[in-house]
Amino acid sequence: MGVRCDPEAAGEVRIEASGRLAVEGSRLKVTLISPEFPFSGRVPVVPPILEYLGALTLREAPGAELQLVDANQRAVTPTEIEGDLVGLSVWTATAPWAYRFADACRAAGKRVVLGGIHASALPDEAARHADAVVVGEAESCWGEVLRDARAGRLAPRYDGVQLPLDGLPMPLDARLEGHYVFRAFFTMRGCPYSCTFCSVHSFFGKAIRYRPIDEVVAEIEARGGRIWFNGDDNIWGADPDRAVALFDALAAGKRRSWYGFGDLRSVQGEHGERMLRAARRSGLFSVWVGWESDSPEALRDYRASGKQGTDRIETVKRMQGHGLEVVLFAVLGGRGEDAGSFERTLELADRLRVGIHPVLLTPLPGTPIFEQYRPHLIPGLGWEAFTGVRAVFDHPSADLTPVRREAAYHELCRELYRPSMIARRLAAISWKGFPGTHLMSLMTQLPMRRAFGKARETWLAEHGPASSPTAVARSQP
Ligand code: B12
Ligand code: SF4
Repeated sequence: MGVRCDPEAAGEVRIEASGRLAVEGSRLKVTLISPEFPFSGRVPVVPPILEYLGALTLREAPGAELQLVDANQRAVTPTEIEGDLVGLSVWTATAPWAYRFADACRAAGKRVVLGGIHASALPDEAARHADAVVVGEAESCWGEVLRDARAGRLAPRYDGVQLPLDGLPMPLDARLEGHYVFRAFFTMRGCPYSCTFCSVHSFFGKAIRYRPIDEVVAEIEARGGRIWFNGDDNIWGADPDRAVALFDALAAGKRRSWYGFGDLRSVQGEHGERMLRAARRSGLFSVWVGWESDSPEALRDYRASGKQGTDRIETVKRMQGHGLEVVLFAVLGGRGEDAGSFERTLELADRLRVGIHPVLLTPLPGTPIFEQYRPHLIPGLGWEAFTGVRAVFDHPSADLTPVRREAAYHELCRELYRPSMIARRLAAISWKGFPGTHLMSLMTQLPMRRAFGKARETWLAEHGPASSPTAVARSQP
């Protein structure tokens, strides 16, 4: 669940008139928490924010004592928190858990800082549960937060600015205890596309900032872990020469297995083959593609056509021909979509022999679609419903009431991740990827089957067996 770094005892603690603790001439004790996510259970990826913000903390406050907590690995209580300063990274769906935890920590006399994509989109909301909110990226202001915390004079808000990504601290090799399979690395921030349901372009900007390749490679070489998840929004970036140089540099090191997100358009261009070959040589085994929808109207509505390029199916097949596994993200249940889209998604997975990660369209705060869908949001739902597995807005079609959309979603996930479907996908992976891609594919498909299964069980517990997804999805309105 957690580790303590640099476990020596703290120095003297002075209690201020306000009742808040100030640490003087001592080590600052900092606890960083990755909050519990509502549906997925144990996530097999080491939380990148803990290893990274932990490293930034030790760089900015070298004597600090650090506790890292992943609340997705086991239940955690506020009494276990050792830090005087508690930092939580808030996503929309984790906001209620994070706020409750923050309130409890503050009631116990600790100071709480909230940051991350949701706290940045709604800083006034976050401020009700925190001593300070960090809006935006942490690099430009986390040092100041730590110094102010140490001096007992935290400001209510710190605004991070977007800096070049040279010289980022190397994430801690913290070896958190937990059921982890993948560790994460990042080589860039920002995305030139503007999909209306996505938080990334407004948070990190539309211009891509790249990390120096030698720093990325040195980091991967230095850290433990053999299977990696690349958290870049598009592994190809916007510069084919840079992409190939990165892949070649990775291939020249201890070749690791890795997977990541990538658009289709980038590999359709004249540099496509070159990038695909170099990526495979570097250990890439799987690409997760934002397919989003089979409907051109929906793609246009979501401003997600640009990244698709021209012949999507041909491109997927070409990638598979290189021995890569392809997994498609599909966004379902939007107000412009019909009930047949669930069935068509299953048919697509079968026809292309691809894995599909379906999500129910979720308007997240800070995105254009949030404003567009605001009048249709179901009143009374908390942020914990904004997971991608819940219907959070009304739909004009009587076939797609919230319960029908959720039922159809769970039914689709169950069908997509049946053992027979997993086996057929594995059998269809090109021999060029044998055996690595097959093995790695299994290692990503099984946790997804578990996570979708857990979401379905939770749904059934709430709605009762009489309305099992199969029954509801197949019944007529
Ligand atoms: C890694 C990742 C994952 C991993 C999570 C691994 C883990 N154990 O944490 C996996 C693949 C499992 C995942 C899954 C999901 N993810 Co995700 N994921 C990401 C991704 C690619 C990178 C996030 C990251 O770790 N970055 C690296 C860290 C070091 O940086 P950072 O988080 O950006 O933080 C910086 C600042 O925000 C700030 N900061 C952040 N937290 C804090 C805290 C404090 C105290 C301070 C001071 C500063 C601070 O400082 C950092 C440095 O500048 C982002 C996309 C993106 N580009 O951000 C999506 C993203 C975070 N995911 C998102 C979503 C929706 C999901 C899913 C719900 C999708 C789904 N329906 O299945 C799932 C569910 C997760 C679950 N727990 O079950 C959304 C969240 C949007 C939102 N408003 O909440 C994002 C932004 C993607 C998007 N396109 O919108 N995800
Ligand atoms: S969904 Fe992907 S391609 Fe679209 S804006 Fe977000 S990060 Fe960029």
